[in-house]
Amino acid sequence: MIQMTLIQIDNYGPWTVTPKPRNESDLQILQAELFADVQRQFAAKKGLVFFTRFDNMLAITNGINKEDHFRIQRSIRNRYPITISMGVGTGKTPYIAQKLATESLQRKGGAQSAERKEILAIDSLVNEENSYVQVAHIDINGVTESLTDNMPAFDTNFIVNKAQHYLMTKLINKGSLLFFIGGDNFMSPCNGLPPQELTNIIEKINEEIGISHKVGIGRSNNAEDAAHLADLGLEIIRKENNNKIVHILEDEASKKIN
Ligand SMILES: Nc1nc2c(ncn2[C@@H]2O[C@H](COP(=O)(O)OP(=O)(O)OP(=O)(O)O)[C@@H](O)[C@H]2O)c(=O)[nH]1
Ligand SMILES: [Mg+2]
Repeated sequence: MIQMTLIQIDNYGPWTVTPKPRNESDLQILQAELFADVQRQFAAKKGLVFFTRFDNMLAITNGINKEDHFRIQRSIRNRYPITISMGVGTGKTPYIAQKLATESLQRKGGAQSAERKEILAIDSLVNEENSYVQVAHIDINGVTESLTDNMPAFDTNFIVNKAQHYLMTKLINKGSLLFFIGGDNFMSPCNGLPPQELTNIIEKINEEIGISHKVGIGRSNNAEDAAHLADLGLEIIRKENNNKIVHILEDEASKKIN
């Protein structure tokens, strides 16, 4: 089971225009700093946050309990002009986990409700015995040579975005999520997705839009270790240099669960 947390800024829409629209650059700074801040706090407990829409972030939070979530909310309230609410859910797939997390928070009020403030809505938490995280680190082949060093920056960005859209479209059907994490990199929480199916998706995208990827898959009982193993998997593919699409690495903790 994977555990996911939705982190949502309370009443952010109205706040951004009260008493009059705030400087966009200031909002960008607030969002970037909040992401870094929340990431640092979840990472201290081996969680991993994806910036998603910045006002709504999604995190893998296996092993992070109610009190841990409360402490993060409190720390943000003490230091920022805004507060954050959170919803927590679990599932056999990340799609289900984030859906339950979202619904749990939605039941406590809307994102633009002035009454809803610093809610922690927990649908469920994973326990130690069934905590399992599978993530895929997906990387575009040869971005530097073919795009970064040859094309205008915006065109490269557009192609990376297109790859993201194709990946998301195919992965969501399998209950897997996909987040852009910078450069030519995507990370997919993908519990319940057999590696062969991911290989098929990567091959299909190459046929459809001519973009090829390589994928490291990591499995552990927490996000940090799973993501680290996924990174190492990618490095192995690079070293072997044999056009392999997927390399899987798992630790002892994950083997006990599956
Ligand atoms: N977030 C994140 N960004 C990375 C990571 N590795 C590389 N990047 C970024 O992605 C860019 C492209 O790097 P690579 O994917 O290594 O380069 P490439 O030209 O695509 O070469 P190959 O992937 O080896 O085919 C880098 O310049 C970095 O900006 C990573 O592990 N995480
Ligand atoms: Mg690459």
